Amino acid sequence: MGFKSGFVAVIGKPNVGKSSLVNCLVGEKVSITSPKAQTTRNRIFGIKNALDYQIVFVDTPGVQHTKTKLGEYMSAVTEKSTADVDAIVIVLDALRIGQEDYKIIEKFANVNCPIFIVVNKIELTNYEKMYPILAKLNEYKFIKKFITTSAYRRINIDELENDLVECLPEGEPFYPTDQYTDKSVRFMCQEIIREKALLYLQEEIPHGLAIEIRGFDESGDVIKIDADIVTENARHKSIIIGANGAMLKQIGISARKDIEKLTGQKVMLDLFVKVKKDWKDDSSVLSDLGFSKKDI
Ligand SMILES: Nc1nc2c(ncn2[C@@H]2O[C@H](COP(=O)(O)OP(=O)(O)OP(=O)(O)O)[C@@H](O)[C@H]2O)c(=O)[nH]1
Ligand SMILES: [Mg+2]
Repeated sequence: MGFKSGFVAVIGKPNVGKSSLVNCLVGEKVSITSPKAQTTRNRIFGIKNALDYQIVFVDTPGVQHTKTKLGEYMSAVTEKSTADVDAIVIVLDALRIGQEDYKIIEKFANVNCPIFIVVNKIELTNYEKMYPILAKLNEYKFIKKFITTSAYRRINIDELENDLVECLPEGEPFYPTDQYTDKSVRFMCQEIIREKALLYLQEEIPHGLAIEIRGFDESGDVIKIDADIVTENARHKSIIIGANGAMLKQIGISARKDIEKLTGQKVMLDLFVKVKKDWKDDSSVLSDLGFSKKDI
């Protein structure tokens, strides 16, 4: 049999572990993850290359109902990501399966491609406890297969991959086979900085942040990066900077280390904090930050 290649969309509620699963399947850190909901904002391709197949996983923003323009952009990304794919994986969090998940699943009742339901974080519970819910899910006859996984413990990841390969058509790879994402190093740096902000800052603040790379100079031995942390208001700005700049420093050091790992080079990272009032509803700022509906 010839080479197989195709696209698999990974969708579901926020925080269920979509990006963690994509990273686990691809075997590289393609997409940032965090315990806070709405971490992923863009459509991100994670490319798994094997000798006889290439799977392009489409990581998506969690399905949500935020009423900002950024929220609309994210919903549009998720919506469009499921068109023209060879399979769809709907991810559920084993401990938090509910009405929202059923709604997402039911939207795909009449879709013309194989649909998989992945119950992730299974190591936090067990099959017996899950049985009543799994039995209920099993009533959806249009689902090709139910799989329980753990991205943390790598449970059933290879099995899931094998099932997905079955759904791919024969064809040439869509991307060079040494590439694991469609995103630029610049984009990945921006996301790494945001991941650290998500990690260190408390609840509401990270959702009001965006990162803008203002300078990216790779011409010397050291990569020089200037980036703005864009925030909604002055109160958040002072929290992000922290006492004597301690918070900003912590985010910066931690991001620099990961960027050095990513690029294999020394990095000089200068972070600034900028207030752009209500940026999440400002079309021109959103467009500068790469959240433009026409680009989806
Ligand atoms: N215990 C456990 N936690 C997991 C597992 N997979 C992911 N997580 C955690 O769940 C949280 C959310 O993971 P993400 O991969 O960011 O989830 P997501 O669905 O991409 O979230 P959004 O991008 O916000 O929609 C993170 O804290 C992960 O570390 C798992 O298998 N087991
Ligand atoms: Mg994500």
